[in-house]
Amino acid sequence: MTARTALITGITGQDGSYLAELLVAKGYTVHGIVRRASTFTTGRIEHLYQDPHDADTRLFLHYGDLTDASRVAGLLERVQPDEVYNLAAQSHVRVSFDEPLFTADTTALGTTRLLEGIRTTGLPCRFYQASSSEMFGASPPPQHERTEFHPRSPYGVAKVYAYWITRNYREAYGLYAVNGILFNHESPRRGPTFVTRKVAMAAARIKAGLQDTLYLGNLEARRDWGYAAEYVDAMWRMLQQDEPDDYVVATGTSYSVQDFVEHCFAHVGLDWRDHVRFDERYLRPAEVDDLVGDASKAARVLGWQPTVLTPELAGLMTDAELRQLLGSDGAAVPAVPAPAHTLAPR
Ligand code: NAP
Ligand code: G4F
Repeated sequence: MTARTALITGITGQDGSYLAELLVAKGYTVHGIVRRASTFTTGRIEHLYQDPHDADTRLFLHYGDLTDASRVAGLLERVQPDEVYNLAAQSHVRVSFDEPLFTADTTALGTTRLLEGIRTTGLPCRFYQASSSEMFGASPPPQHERTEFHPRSPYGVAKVYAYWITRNYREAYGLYAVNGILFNHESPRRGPTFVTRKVAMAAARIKAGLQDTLYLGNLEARRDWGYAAEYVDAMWRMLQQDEPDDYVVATGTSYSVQDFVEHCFAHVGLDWRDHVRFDERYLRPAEVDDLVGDASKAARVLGWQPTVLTPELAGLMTDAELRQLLGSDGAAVPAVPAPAHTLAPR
């Protein structure tokens, strides 16, 4: 088979970085869309970077933004991808209450801009949409592919729109377009304002004597937290099937925010109750109380199964923070287990 070409939106994000690693390791040529910013935002993919002048370069970055339809269409035309992974989004639920219009523009309409670009250029490519368990919102667990959507945030509403426009282009125009409905997935590369990374960072900093208190909001919400490095493999598998379809990706386990806090603090020998305080600024106008995914379809059809569950995830994230803080003195802290596909850092 000739080498395939993938286009990833959101390549600078947590999932984009793991997916780029996976695809480069599989021999793909990978193109990523990067937003222009006043500082570099490519820290998560630095280790994959090669000088574009090198003959064997397989990772290419292009400036672009999902709010710019002409740029999106132009890049599709230029890159001629076999597979498009749409991971770009304003992905923070709390922020979506502050910025509902920007969230809708990027997270909802950005998906249409990509799909419309594929349709009008006539590219025979396959399309992956990063759908979210946040779409289930108030629907009780366990949630699966046929569970009713009841989003509880502007972000969740935008993702429901993106889910349906993806299905619509599949049904109306015959595009190979799929929705991966992923439950929360985390890693040491998680953005620092999501609760798992915030807690892991604080546990390590408190252990190192750099901080004393951690302010959090709702500790009772329950989530199905998996390991991001494993979830990108499910994305790829979805685009390798004969027929396009939608899949839930999850661990099937449930832990509260408090459980996650307890795991991280206990991992470094601390009692969380000595350090965690409540701050109402982290509450949301509407909350999603309980997400637990039923990923049996992904196991059956895609052959995908998670191996890292929440307690191990809490430990590996806290260890990663400790190692970062301790530098060379952190050699004794266990290394994050690499997923099978991970490349040696360049
Ligand atoms: P993330 O770390 O927040 O990354 C989001 C990416 O989107 C970043 O590369 C960001 O660029 C880019 N982006 C934001 N607005 C953009 C715009 N207008 N144009 C172009 N790029 C833009 O998110 P993630 O955790 O990797 O998640 C990846 C995708 O999966 C997202 O769509 C998210 O909503 C969805 N999802 C995530 C989870 C989860 O638990 N992680 C679960 C379900 C679904 P900058 O680096 O410049 O900000
Ligand atoms: O880590 P979170 O911000 O993630 P949330 O809201 O579940 O959203 C993440 O998962 C979705 C999949 O279901 C993705 F689609 C989305 O893009 C994102 O990746 O919050 C988790 C829980 C919430 O119930 C929140 O209220 O933690 C609670 N929480 C309590 N204190 C906090 C805090 N969340 C944050 N971010 N910060 C806190 O201080």
